[in-house]
Amino acid sequence: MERNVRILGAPTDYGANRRGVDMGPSAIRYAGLAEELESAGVSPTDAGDLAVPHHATRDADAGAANAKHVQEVEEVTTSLADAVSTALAEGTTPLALGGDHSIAIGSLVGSARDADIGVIWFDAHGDFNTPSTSPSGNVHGMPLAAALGVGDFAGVEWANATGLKEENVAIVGLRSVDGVEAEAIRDSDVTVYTMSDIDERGVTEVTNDALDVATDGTDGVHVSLDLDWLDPREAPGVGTPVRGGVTYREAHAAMELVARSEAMRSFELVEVNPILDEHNETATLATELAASAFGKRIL
Ligand code: NNH
Ligand code: MN
Ligand code: MN
Ligand code: MN
Repeated sequence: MERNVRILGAPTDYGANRRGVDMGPSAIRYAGLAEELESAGVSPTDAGDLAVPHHATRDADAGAANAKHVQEVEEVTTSLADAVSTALAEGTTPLALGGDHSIAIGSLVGSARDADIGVIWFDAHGDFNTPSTSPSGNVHGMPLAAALGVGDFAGVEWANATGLKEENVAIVGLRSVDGVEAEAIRDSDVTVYTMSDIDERGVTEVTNDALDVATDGTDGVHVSLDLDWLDPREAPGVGTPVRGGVTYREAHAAMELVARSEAMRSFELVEVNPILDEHNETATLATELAASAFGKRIL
């Protein structure tokens, strides 16, 4: 049966330091997302962009307890969660376009509302900070902790993904983590595959292991793809690039394994920043990786 994909734009940069990532959904669409998805044999429907609050001026420190703009993040992620769970209830696969990675709170809450899910978090970063551990106060460094109800996020209901357990979370490609964040990850039941693991064991074995973690006892997997997972030479248009990421081919290989598993329930592409990009190549790469994740074949 043909898979129907619902594209949900979440044009927000409230979770990040560098402006411009709110233009990610436009850049990804302009790069040809719909055509790429069609070439993968899925039917996309574009539901347009979610409303994001707009203020005439922006106070960099606005927000509570070292979580900048947390009210705006709550607003956007709450509507994304509803859109994601509605898409699933209507038999479509939600594909959220960021925006910064704070939107993942919405994707996770929505995807885990009526199901037990696993997550594969393809990212240079752990995104496991909380307001009290974050050195930046930027919520895009916190979504995984928020969705899991870790630390300061315990009892923060709008952010908690009910059907998600640490045991079913795999972070793949980690190479930049803050001090206390690292301790929190170690203390958790989340499984981490660093870039060194990929060096030693190869992306294929690591991704298959991550799929085992995320599918173990769950109804499906949310795939969260932060474009800074790739090496900045392949994906320059991101706000927090970190050297030593995966290559173009490794990224496709991982997405092809995701497709082969047939376990993907929901998907998101985040952190594409067109202002920092070169000729929209990071957005283009995002569309190609999406096609691989949905099963595009050569023959
Ligand atoms: N760890 C840093 C922070 O919490 C950077 C997070 N930036 C990301 N995460 N792009 O994926 O501020
Ligand atoms: Mn991230
Ligand atoms: Mn990142
Ligand atoms: Mn646990």
